[in-house]
Amino acid sequence: MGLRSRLGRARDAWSSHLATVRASEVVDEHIWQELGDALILADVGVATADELLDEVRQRVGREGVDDVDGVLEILKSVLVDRLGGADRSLALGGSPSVWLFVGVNGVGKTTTIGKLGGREAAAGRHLVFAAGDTFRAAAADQLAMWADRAGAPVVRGAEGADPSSVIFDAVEHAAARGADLVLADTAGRVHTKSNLMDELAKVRRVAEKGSGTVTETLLVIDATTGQNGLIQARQFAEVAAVTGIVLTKLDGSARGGIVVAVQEDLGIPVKLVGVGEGADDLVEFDPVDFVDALFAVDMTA
Ligand SMILES: Nc1nc2c(ncn2[C@@H]2O[C@H](COP(=O)(O)OP(=O)(O)OP(=O)(O)O)[C@@H](O)[C@H]2O)c(=O)[nH]1
Ligand SMILES: [Mg+2]
Repeated sequence: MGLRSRLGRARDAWSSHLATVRASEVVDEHIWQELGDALILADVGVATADELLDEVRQRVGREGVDDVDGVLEILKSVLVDRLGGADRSLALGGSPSVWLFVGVNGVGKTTTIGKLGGREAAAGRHLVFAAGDTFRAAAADQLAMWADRAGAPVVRGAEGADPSSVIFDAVEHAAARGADLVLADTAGRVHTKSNLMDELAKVRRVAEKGSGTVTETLLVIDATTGQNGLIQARQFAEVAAVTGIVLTKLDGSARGGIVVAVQEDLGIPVKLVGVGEGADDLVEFDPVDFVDALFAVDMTA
């Protein structure tokens, strides 16, 4: 399943600019302006758009490229270089390993855990779900439904219980049964920064009190919230040792450039991409595939 057909409207915002660029016969100042506008409209962010274009212009000059297709090819390769090179694997190695999911509310943490749990269980992984979002009882019910589907146990606490105690119990439960992996949900309500820092530090400390090791802390970001979502995400990245980004809802009204913005801004690799609400709607992020999808001409918006 290619990313291209799953990207939703990720290309909308910039494809009309791209069409104007493609229709031009010469590489003139107007083309550079259109490309700059296109990147900004695609949610790449103003500073990053400028940087990208500077890099493209330099290469265009150096390589003596004088046609529009050549310029676009260079832009693609600059984007792939920027996005590429990161290790996107999800680390194991604890007994059990704990993958912690953090992020503001509504971004898709619980859904992502559900999808990933299904995938890991299908791959033969022995896992336990930890309902560390004790803020609402419904949150644990939602996770329990996904756990059920994956055929894996869920450890939950009473509403209002300390999230770290639930995650601790889940780690113990996993260790006692020889499970490899604990997928730990957390509440996404907005805290003050120092609250957030204390709570995430505690969750992590307690998760590692017994035999567990936190091998991934995945920050989930809703791609449709664009540059605003990025500001909130930055707070999490500042207080938690985030090892990867999950960018959700790329099937919706998100603009594709947000992927570039997130990775540039936070300096953390996008590891997974959510492209729908269903169990199969989670894909590994592949820079080449993604950039190809953004530039594809055969897909109408
Ligand atoms: N279209 C689309 N919807 C998604 C995706 N991921 C999650 N959602 C939906 O987004 C909504 C919120 O998802 P949750 O998983 O509950 O988000 P959360 O981060 O756990 O939210 P809180 O528990 O309130 O902090 C749900 O309706 C999901 O079905 C995605 O990749 N694409
Ligand atoms: Mg949730």
